[in-house]
Amino acid sequence: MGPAGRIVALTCVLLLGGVAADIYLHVPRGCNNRLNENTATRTNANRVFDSQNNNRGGYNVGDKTDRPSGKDQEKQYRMKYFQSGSWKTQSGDDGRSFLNIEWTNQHGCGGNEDNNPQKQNCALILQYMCQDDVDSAQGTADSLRNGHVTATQGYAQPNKNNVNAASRKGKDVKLDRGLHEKWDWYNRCYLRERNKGLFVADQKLAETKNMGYSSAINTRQNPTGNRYGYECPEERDYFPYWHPSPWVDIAVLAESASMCQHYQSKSFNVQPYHECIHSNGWSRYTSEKACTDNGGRWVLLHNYLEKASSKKNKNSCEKTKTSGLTYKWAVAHDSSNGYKPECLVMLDTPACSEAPWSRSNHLGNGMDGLPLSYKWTLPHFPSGKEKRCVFRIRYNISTDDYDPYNTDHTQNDNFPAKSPVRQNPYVYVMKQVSPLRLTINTAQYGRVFQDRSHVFQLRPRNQAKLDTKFTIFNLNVRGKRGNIVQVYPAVEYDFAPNELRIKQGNLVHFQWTGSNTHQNGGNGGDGQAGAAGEGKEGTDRNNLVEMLDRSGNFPIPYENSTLWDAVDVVWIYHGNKGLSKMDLAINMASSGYYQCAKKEKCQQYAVDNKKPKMSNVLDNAPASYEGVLLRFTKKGTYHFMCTRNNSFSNRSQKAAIIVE
Ligand SMILES: *[C@@H]1O[C@H](CO)[C@@H](O)[C@H](O)[C@H]1NC(C)=O
Ligand SMILES: *[C@@H]1O[C@H](CO)[C@@H](O)[C@H](O)[C@H]1NC(C)=O
Ligand SMILES: *[C@@H]1O[C@H](CO)[C@@H](O)[C@H](O)[C@H]1NC(C)=O
Ligand SMILES: CC(=O)N[C@H]1CO[C@H](CO)[C@@H](O)[C@@H]1O
Repeated sequence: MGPAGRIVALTCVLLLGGVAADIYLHVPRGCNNRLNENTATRTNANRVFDSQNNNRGGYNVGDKTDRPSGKDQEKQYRMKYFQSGSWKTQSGDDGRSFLNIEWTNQHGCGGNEDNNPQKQNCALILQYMCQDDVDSAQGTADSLRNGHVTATQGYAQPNKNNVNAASRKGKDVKLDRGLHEKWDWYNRCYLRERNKGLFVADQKLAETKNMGYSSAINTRQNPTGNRYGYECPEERDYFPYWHPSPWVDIAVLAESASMCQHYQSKSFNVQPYHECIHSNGWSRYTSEKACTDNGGRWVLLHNYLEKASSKKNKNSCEKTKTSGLTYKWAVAHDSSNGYKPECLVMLDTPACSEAPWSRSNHLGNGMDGLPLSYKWTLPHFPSGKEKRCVFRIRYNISTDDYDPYNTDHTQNDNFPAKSPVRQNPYVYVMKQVSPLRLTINTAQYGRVFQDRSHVFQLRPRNQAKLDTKFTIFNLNVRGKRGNIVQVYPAVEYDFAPNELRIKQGNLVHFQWTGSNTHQNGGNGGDGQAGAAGEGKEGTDRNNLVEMLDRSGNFPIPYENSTLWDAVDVVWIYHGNKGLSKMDLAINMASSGYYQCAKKEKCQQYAVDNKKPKMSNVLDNAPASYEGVLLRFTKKGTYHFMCTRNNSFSNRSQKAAIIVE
């Protein structure tokens, strides 16, 4: 079919082209660039990354206590998941810590041509970035942080020779603002020439200010080079990226399984890429010849899990075999030793499979009414250090109107002779009669959406003296305060996962976080403002009490419980493992407001305490619960609910753990 004929045949599909196709992350809570604002819409879509999502999406950063964290980043709550043990040297699920990632994507994805044909091509890319944790929440210039104000980090444009980089960085980077990618990453992106081989349709990419050329901050989807935190637009829009990047690939959920070889072999996890390093950090050039002709060094840079800095030479580095990992003497992509080799713990090839099926124009569940999800085996860091991390998911949709992998710069402009698509074209269904206008934005034809978590922690098992063999499942709470139209496109409260199947002897880490500023106030943007709910305005609260069966709505009295007899406390946030069953029941029912039942056991006890009585809708209980790690020792099905937010008439917050 010629280009014109193809366009006519696809008219109906194309009319959907202008609709946003957002992605929202629910577990871990996606921020969608929100921080702690009490409004229904986010304050600043440019805060840390380019989501392309609706302003209403996202969850606030968690608060540790029953008060808003306000200007104190120490009072924000960062989810703390236990790292995997050295699972690569063990079999089956032994040693793994699982986090079930949940999201919704709007435009549909997955499915094969025969059974569930999809209306566009689509891939999901799951990644994370970690660094060693530091003592204070705000950290130093390069520390991952949420910040306590919603403003975007600063960036003063360099001159062509990148002079005074260090002093510009010192002035640009603020500790009270959120930061994911480092300043240096964006600065390199700003200075590097864009990839001129890319298909940009009829978009005119701007010349980058002060550079005299168009750099990697200008892309088809972002032709004017708007800045979002320190994210590099070219890296954001393309995957696998052909330059080093600070992200580690977890998994690609691809348009078809046949694409996996392409994604996996080109992933920066396993494929090092070159970069032009100049004495003043200036790296305009993207080919070896141009680089060395202009006084640069063409250096092969590697991604890594972490650095093994105790290994001081190639030999001692590469003979290390800890935890079944590979150690390599190589140059790190973010080298701080002048691009000399050092000892790096290498990464695995990312997982890859066909994307789970979901329906177009519907931010909902996937097959069988289950949430779209991916079971992530959390990394094991052999250093035993605590890590500070963020998670990122991108959702990439493209159409069959042009072959995404064989359309390049030679087809830019001049529709339809060269470019297969054009901005809002007029097409004829009958020759020269009444043209119809299609809604096509070539900047969004082939488009990437994104969501990211707030900062979280990956805590080493040795911190809690946990056996490296244990299999750990995370059980959290998703959702935010409000009814279904008020929270949309976020979701209402529920346990996540809300049916967890484990084996006898497995561990479950119960943990949740909430905000005290989810007022969801006006202006409502594209939806309704407000946050209907029990208890104090704007507050998220959760707890866990046992029930007989998920079809009921009353907890069972403690005397009738079976759950507490079926578990051992392996770890609890306040360190006192010598808890009775009743202590544990009180601890979880009060979201940690009471640590235990009686005075002898702990400082914050429930009976005869001087502490003010807990509000019966948990208003004075903490919004976040660091939790408890329980080993399930008996087979059975255990049902539980949250007393504040389960309501038969309009809301269900119940779950079950099935021990097989
Ligand atoms: C999105 O898909 C296009 C192909 O249509 C590809 O060129 C690009 O690299 C992909 N980007 C991401 C972030 O996956
Ligand atoms: C849910 O039900 C409760 C109890 O019937 C009621 O007070 C509340 O207004 C309802 N909330 C919403 C959002 O419908
Ligand atoms: C609790 O157990 C007692 C004694 O076995 C029984 O009579 C009662 O009905 C049970 N209550 C519930 C709510 O299951
Ligand atoms: C967010 C949410 O679901 N809040 C609900 C908590 O439960 C009450 C009913 O008991 C609802 O009214 C709230 O909307």
